[in-house]
Amino acid sequence: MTRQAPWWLDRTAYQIYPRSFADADGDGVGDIPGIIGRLDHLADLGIGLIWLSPVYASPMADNGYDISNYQDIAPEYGTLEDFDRLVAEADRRDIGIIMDLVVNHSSDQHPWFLAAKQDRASPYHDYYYWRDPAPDGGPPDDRRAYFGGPVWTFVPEVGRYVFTLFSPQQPDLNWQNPAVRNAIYTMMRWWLDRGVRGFRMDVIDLIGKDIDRDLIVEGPYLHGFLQEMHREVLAGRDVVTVGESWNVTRETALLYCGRDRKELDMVFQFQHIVAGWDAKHGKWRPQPLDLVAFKKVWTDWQQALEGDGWNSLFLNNHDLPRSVSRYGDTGKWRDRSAKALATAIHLMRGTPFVFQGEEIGMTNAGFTRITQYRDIELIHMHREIREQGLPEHQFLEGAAVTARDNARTPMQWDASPGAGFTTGDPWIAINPNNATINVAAQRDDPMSVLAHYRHLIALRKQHDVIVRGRFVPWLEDHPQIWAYTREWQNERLSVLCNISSQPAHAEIPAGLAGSRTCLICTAHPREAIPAGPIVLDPWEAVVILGDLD
Ligand code: TEU
Repeated sequence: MTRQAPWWLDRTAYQIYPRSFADADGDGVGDIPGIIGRLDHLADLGIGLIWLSPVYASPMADNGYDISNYQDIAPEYGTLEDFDRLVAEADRRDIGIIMDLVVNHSSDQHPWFLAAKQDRASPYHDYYYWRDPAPDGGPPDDRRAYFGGPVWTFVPEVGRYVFTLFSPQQPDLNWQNPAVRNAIYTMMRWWLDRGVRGFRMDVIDLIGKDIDRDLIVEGPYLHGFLQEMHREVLAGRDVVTVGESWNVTRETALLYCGRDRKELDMVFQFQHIVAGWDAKHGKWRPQPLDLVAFKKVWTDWQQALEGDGWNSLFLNNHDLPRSVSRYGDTGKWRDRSAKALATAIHLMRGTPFVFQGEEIGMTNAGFTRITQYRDIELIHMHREIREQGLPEHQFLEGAAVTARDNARTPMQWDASPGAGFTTGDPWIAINPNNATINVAAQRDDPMSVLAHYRHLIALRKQHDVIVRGRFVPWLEDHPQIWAYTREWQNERLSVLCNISSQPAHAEIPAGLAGSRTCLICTAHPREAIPAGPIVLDPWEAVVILGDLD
């Protein structure tokens, strides 16, 4: 059974983290006029879709993932008029904008919460999850929040505890209350009517929770709510939706994005990310890349969604360290490793998401002191380890590798002191390597990382095999080489990347070999990938389009 391909199927998406993208008014904080001024960069890259991280009114406890008015823009980012202009200007370049929908929780400054905490009898009280104190006056139970500390926050005005899964400034909305759901659906329609083309849904797997039974992730009401949202908001509109879920597995993925589920188009899953975490300490004790295990996660997802559903493809976002720093080589092979990683991800089946700065090979922040960080998660976790008397240096070493602020340093547009990001004092330090890593230096250089991303994005539009081809993994046990083919009609795309800083030897099986057109050769010219022995240079990527025999 085939359906007409959706408009977004062959597009590559780009995530903008507005605070760090472009500052037009010199206050050190990115803004919407800044984004408008840089849209040509995205058009030049070939981007067809923007995921805009939150620009709503917010006290910015979590940089906008704490919303105090869902139908207004944060003053430091601009106005609704600026937003409308952004949508129109993006549309003129055939770029659709998808909004970040953060509705698992609101800000504690949202009028709903301000009313809710004043009066138990207020209709807004039931917009959140409240429980009475335990007999000793303490919290109802000892569950912990994702950003550290108890999940329960005491609110003296009503003498009760409210459920806060992230930080105390982000109380969870009570999705059991139909008034909450209706208010959210109305708000979503309002944005769609304004011209946005879809939503990225923040921690969407948490909305169906049953807190008393401690069923939080992928809770019992999740899919009922997503289907209701689809009926009430999305049905009949030509939009694209991607749900963020740290807990979705290959077994549950199709419940969200299966063809006939009428829920979402895609999910962001994180199994390839957490594969590199420590079982006990999570991301704060990062593990070296185990390529065989890493490739397997990707292969499993490609195969799980082969006949139904659709993958999102990403190594970076605003919560993750920079991929060149995490998986690549930030020394001698920086550019080539950035290209190899991008090649391996972009030529799989699904929608690639490029995070701002990834397209020029931006690296981790290089912070060594706690005062350099801005992120609420990190600051809370730091407080927690100090309270527990754990070694701070170890925490900071882990943070340097995986903290979220690594992704949040300002976009490096040029080599000037403000990196072309701001003329003022940036809200978070600019990575001094903007002197060498920046858009201006790469724009006209055909060998740059930027040119490579432009090329990958163009290839997806030119070759159906990249959009539609069957994914076949090769050399699965090879500890250095990432290899796969894509097969569609009479074509075979052969992808071979050395994910290491050493030469890699392999025996190419006939099914992986390819000849006819070389699409990508990052180390030296190659005409083909012949069957038999091969040696790849460090971080070399080779992509050949050939005939399927
Ligand atoms: O992130 C979801 C989430 O679970 C993250 O907090 C994740 O666990 C963490 O980043 C891993 O280090 C989303 C947003 O993307 C994030 O920016 C928000 O802080 C969070 O939700 C709360 O809205």
